[in-house]
Amino acid sequence: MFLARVNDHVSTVTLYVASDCAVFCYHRQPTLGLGIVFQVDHTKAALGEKGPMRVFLINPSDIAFGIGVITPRWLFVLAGATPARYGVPIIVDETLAALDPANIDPGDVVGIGIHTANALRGMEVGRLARKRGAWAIYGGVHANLHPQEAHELGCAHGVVKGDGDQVWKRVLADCEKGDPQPLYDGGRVAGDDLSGRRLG
Ligand code: B12
Repeated sequence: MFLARVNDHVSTVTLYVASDCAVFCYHRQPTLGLGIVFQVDHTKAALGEKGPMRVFLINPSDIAFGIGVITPRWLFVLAGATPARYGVPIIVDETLAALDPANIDPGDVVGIGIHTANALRGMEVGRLARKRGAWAIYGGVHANLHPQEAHELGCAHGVVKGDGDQVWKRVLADCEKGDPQPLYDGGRVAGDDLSGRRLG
């Protein structure tokens, strides 16, 4: 359950404190790269009230270390770019703990960020999400290099090329309508256009 939001409206860090010490650190400063998840409780009870749909943001990994070692920054950038009406996005860093697909419901959106080294697990995560009736959306450097691949492997409903910052809310709106596009071009977001806080 969402308990507190610490340090609201800041340019760099917003802390979300949820039940059982799940702590999400939303980082909006593109030049800094620390994402911290101390302990994760992804049970449905802990995930809190469901809005129109839940938004999952997943860093795929075949191996869970029990601690998030290099939690990538895109998770926090996209969490910050998720309109508030969809609730607090659920960040799953699989280097910390593997995804439990049972937490995903039909109509949820599952954003999967892949580089080449974790692309295979990323494809598996997309298949798991689709089996649960969720929308599987890919982004990240590997999806940027090979935007058709996740479609050809039957994993993606949509792929985002380029930066996710601004196009993400459109992707979510399309999923909500049940009509995600196969390919979105997020382009390159200029430094001046980066938002310092969560978009409404
Ligand atoms: C910083 C960095 C690191 C840091 C990461 C620190 C951290 N906590 O994040 C460190 C040094 C740890 C690192 C390690 C590695 N890195 Co590195 N890294 C980078 C670097 C320089 C920047 C990445 C970054 O943080 N960008 C800022 C974030 C906010 O932007 P982003 O990741 O591009 O995400 C945006 C979009 O891609 C998109 N997006 C991303 N994911 C998703 C998901 C969805 C659903 C959507 C819609 C959009 C979306 O939206 C985001 C916001 O606009 C890039 C090069 C570069 N300039 O991109 C290489 C780069 C990503 N790394 C690379 C590699 C190879 C590695 C390693 C595998 C190296 C190794 N041999 O161990 C490891 C992998 C670590 C791991 N387990 O993930 C390669 C990847 C190549 C490839 N084909 O996949 C890159 C591209 C460098 C290169 N040119 O070779 N890396």
